[in-house]
Amino acid sequence: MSITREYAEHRRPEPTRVRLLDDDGSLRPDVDFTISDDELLAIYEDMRLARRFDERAVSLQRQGRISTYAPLRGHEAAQVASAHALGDDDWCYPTYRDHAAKYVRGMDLATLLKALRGHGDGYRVAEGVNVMPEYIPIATQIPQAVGAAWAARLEGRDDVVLCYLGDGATSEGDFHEGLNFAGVFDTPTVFLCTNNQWAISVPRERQTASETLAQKAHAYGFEGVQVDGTDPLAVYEVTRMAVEKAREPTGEERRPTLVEAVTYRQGAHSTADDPSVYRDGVPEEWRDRDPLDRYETYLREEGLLDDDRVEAIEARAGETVADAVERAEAAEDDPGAMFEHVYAEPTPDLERQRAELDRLRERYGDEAFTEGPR
Ligand SMILES: Cc1ncc(C[n+]2csc(CCOP(=O)(O)OP(=O)(O)O)c2C)c(N)n1
Repeated sequence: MSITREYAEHRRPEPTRVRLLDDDGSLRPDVDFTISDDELLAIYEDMRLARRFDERAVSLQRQGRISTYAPLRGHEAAQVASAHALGDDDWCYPTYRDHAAKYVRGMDLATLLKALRGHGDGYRVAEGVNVMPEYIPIATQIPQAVGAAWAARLEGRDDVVLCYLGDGATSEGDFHEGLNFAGVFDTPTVFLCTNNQWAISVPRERQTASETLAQKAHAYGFEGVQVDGTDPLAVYEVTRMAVEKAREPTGEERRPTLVEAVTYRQGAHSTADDPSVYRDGVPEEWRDRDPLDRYETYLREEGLLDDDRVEAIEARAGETVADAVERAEAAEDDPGAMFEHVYAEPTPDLERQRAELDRLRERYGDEAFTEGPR
């Protein structure tokens, strides 16, 4: 065989993107899946709730009632369906955008909002809820998720860790270190990379020259699967299979997986961002690819949804969000708590700032600190 031919054969095959639903919401020919009707509806209901929560959160931020918020529009299928594919004892390591995944895994929406209102307990791991506080420094969750998964096996437990990350995180050293370790030690970790095409203002093509993000897993010795991140059926099935592979009881076949869920960040990076500075709206090809609309069309065609059911689900989502906002705003917190839990011994600077806060509290009362502008 000539060297030229050998070289040519060395090239990778074309990457594929797993999809179960077509763009028009119909099931693609010859696909089968394992999801029960109840689960299909639960996923829809959680996606609806995610959309409602997201809209409300942006509005609350605009009114000064929560701090900077990272919208999730366009991410509903990737977050909700992947979180649904986990078992009860599995863990989730979310980023600052994965609000819906956290909710599906049992986190109270009011607690989520409390974190955005500066309450310390919004960042606590709640009893019985296997969700870590959100990670804001990019990719730092990855080595921690790998370590936690490894620890679970060393302790003889069989829980799996689902680690969320964005496309931007794949350029960080923590990504390499975490995935390399996972591949060498076969830690029970599933990496769910939501490729929303942007890392603030950096587009996907400036992030990496790799054809897909999924293929980066091959270099670490395990599978990378690209999936349509606006198709909840595909996300669910791919994540479920990855979780099964990670949980494999004998340990002999156990492997981590990198799942790349391809979608588009429909909104701003955060409420502090103005995307019109670096992009001209949402491109045509993505504008019509709303994960909710498409999934709803499918469920209606299957006879699982009709107008009455959609209306009831909408109403429930509205009530759940309203109740969470009310409870989050009624919660009391000590503004002085912000000085705790950072240093064992407070620094002179912190002492000075705490004294200043005490002085202001004395003068204006605590309402001045706990009430945002209306
Ligand atoms: C270590 C680190 N560097 C820089 C930042 C600033 N930063 C905040 S969000 C972000 C973009 C991350 O993009 P991506 O991982 O694709 O996630 P997305 O926000 O799109 O969900 C950056 C660079 C940070 N938070 N942490």
